Amino acid sequence: MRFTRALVRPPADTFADGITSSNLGPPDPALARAQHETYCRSLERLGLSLVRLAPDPAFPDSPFVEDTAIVARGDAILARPGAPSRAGEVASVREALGRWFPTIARITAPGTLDGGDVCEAGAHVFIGRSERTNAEGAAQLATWLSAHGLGSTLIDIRDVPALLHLKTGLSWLGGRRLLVSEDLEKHEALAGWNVVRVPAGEAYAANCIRVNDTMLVPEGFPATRELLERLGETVVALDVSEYQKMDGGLSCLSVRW
Ligand code: CIR
Repeated sequence: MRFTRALVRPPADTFADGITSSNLGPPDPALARAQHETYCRSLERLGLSLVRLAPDPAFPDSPFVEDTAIVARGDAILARPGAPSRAGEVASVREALGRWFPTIARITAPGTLDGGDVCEAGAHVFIGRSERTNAEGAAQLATWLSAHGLGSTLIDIRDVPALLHLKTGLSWLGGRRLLVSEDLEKHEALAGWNVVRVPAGEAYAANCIRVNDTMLVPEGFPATRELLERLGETVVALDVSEYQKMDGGLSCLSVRW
């Protein structure tokens, strides 16, 4: 499917107050803004029109809009972020997406679900059971997906501390091909898929996104870039260093449809 739009939200001055476990030091707010703008321009260059939310200083993690909503088959469902400090991000996302998706659904309590745990791979969706996404949230999403003709598989990542979200270590490359970090390479849920492992030392690059005919990958991971190019992909690398410091990456910065 070809994307025509994406929802984005630039970082506010409070960005460094967000949740992180990375030990990479605080992000530079000006550089984070510049990297976000470059990310937005790249999406536009690939043919997407952007729906831009205003920066929200009350929610430092709000640039990671992917965690707040899932779009599939021309419909949308609001997530219910598992981190209490992020719950309030959803209201403004609902308002923005309502224009495009008037029948928007929502994950309800006691379910929690972060969009970062949802990896769409064509007609199949992998749902991560994580510290953010509980069994009830995952089950609600699976039901919604099924009503939209999409099958899903649950992958429990709670015993993989390196993965905040499923998509931290899993990206769809198109067709039956998945890019994975070492932690997921042998996972039984991925049997029958063409699993490509990110090169050693480049685990962060397992989070990348296909935008129409192009793979966006994080800058600074040359072996992954080379691997994808050898697989025939057109690759554009973007510097998201300030987002890596806050445990986020390329997929987290937009909701695409
Ligand atoms: C958080 O901990 O919620 C943010 N600092 C990072 C969220 C990254 N989102 C994602 O991987 N989908």
